[in-house]
Amino acid sequence: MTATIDPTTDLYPTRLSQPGAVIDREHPTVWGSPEDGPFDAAALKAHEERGFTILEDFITPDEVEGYTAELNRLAADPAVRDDHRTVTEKVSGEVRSVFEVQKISEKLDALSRDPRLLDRARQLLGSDVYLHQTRINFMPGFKGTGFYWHSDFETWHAEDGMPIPRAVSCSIALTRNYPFNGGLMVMPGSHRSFIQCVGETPENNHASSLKEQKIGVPTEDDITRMAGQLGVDQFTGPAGSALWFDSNIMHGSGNNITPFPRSNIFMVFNSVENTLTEPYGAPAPRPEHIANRDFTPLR
Ligand code: 6CS
Ligand code: FE
Repeated sequence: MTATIDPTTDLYPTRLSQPGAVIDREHPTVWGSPEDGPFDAAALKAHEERGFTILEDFITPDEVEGYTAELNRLAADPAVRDDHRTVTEKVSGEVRSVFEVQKISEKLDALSRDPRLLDRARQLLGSDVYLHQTRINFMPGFKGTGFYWHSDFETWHAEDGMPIPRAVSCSIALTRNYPFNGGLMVMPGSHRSFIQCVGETPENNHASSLKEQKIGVPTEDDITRMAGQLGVDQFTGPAGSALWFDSNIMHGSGNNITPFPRSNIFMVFNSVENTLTEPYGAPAPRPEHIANRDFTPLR
């Protein structure tokens, strides 16, 4: 495996005009070794096979309280509500996500460099890493809406020009994830296949896709087949749990009609050997608060 990627070669074509195919992923999920960081050999093997890892007690209850206070402070700040990096719910108008939080909150900037995150991200990706995307997500009780099935890498490749799936996401739960309050569902092992999606990317797709993704989603046949072969798992657990998941895993979430809200901190690490180029399947790159182009390694 060479570290150099020729960005002119599109190894994962998508947003096609005609029905596509399933591409076997040729790139590894885990690029590092047990001696490179906190995950032991068994944990790395499981991550390579399933495409995700759940770590309970990733942060302490005191830290959960501190970050929750920070999220509430941000959500209540009129400047944040009006900020172009804030996405609101399509129907209720409530704050749904705030992007590029490391630039808005010193506390979250520090978290992105915390060895608990950084050492794991570097180990999984086998190199220095930088932040591709960060956000805090709020899913209110009763009215929270989910996301249809998708692979993040499909979007990051097509719309952001990420060459290969050498990125990993860390989602830290600040509330308990029950099986019934809109928690993330994943198909274990789905990260090994790249599902080509049909439909050209419209201009300014991100203006709507972050509320409801309609482009870059697999067909119902694809989902039926994958779910039949692989099954569906869910990220459940107490506040303070972390989910590490591969950029190409098939995932989605349902609406939250329970009274129990859900919020999390979401950080995407990309390898410095996989920096963004021109989009592979979109008319123009997305804004940098969604797809960061400052590739300075985190220290
Ligand atoms: O657009 C993004 O970067 C993320 N959001 C959505 C709705 N899909 C792809 C990815 O998870
Ligand atoms: Fe996603």
